[in-house]
Amino acid sequence: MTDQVHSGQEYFEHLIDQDSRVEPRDWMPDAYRKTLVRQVSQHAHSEIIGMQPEANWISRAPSLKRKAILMAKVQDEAGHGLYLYSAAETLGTPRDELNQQLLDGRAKYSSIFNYPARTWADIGAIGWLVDGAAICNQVPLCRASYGPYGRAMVRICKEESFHQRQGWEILYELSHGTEAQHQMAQDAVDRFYGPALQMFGPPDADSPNSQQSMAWKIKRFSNDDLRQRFVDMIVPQAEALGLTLPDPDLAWNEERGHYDYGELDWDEFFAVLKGQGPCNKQRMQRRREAHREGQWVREAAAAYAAKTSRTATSALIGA
Ligand code: BYC
Repeated sequence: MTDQVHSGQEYFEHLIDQDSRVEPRDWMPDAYRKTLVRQVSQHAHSEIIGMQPEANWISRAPSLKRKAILMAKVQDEAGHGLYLYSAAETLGTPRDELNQQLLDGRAKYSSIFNYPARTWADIGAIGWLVDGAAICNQVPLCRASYGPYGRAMVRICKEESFHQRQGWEILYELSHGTEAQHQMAQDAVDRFYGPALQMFGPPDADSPNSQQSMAWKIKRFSNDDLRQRFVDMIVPQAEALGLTLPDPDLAWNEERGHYDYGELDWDEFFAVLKGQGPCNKQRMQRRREAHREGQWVREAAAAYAAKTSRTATSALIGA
């Protein structure tokens, strides 16, 4: 920092210009804080709600090994939620408040989790496509200008790449299994392809937050740029899987050096955001039930913490 940097505002701008990190103690514009709380907490909610479609298959996984792997994955999602709530809390909004926003329906979570996981192959498609999209979107977030968010993303991305590989492996085995298994894998990919591409958010022209978030280096790429990167990544992967992506307009464009792809169903996307997806009601109902059922655990943990802190204080003062 130079002598010319006088105010919090200037220091903040200096950090952003230098591609440095903004930390919780630093001054930041209210709008920067607000957009981070919004994005980080919605990301946390997505991880927590995202446990539901996968947990649906734990008791029906086809082998003990698959069950153990799926349980570990669902546990990872809970962990991701916790790191992200902790990162959001450093911005000054307590986790209880963030959680209440979700329970009241005031906060969004990723559209993708409002689709059902109907078959075992859906667990493969979620791993390959949904976690694949998550990685594409989240690797640049490791460089987000807000320190606690970027650092949380590093660990999350490492775990997501394991998740994507387990999804790939499920689909690969099914795709190279019996005709019925191959069909089940294809059907899962047919249903998850469009919603996975929508995870990147609305087209750039309809994305009110992108420009400012990119100027603040929270987001490093636009929604459409990341979506394109994802399409380019999965086309050869689908070929290797022996599965087809359900888009007749998908074609290599020599001039652009990218795959062209067809228009996505944005009416469906916005309807899902308004609560009209196939599973919105079920997901929120289950989350509220789980919150109610967990009340005694939170009370017990708080009572235990109070007791241990009393014991520690007594030991300190020799009482
Ligand atoms: N679903 O201006 P835009 C996971 C909202 S977890 C729902 O482009 P922004 C996983 C957006 O919030 C995956 N809402 O916004 C977990 C905004 O509404 P508000 C979650 C969406 O923030 C478990 C409005 O639309 N990943 O992978 O610049 C198991 C306008 O959008 C969606 C993250 O959260 C959507 N798809 O960009 C397995 C990543 N898209 O808030 C896997 C972090 C947009 O103004 N988040 N909206 O009312 C981001 O990168 C960005 O927030 C987004 C949206 C790209 C998602």
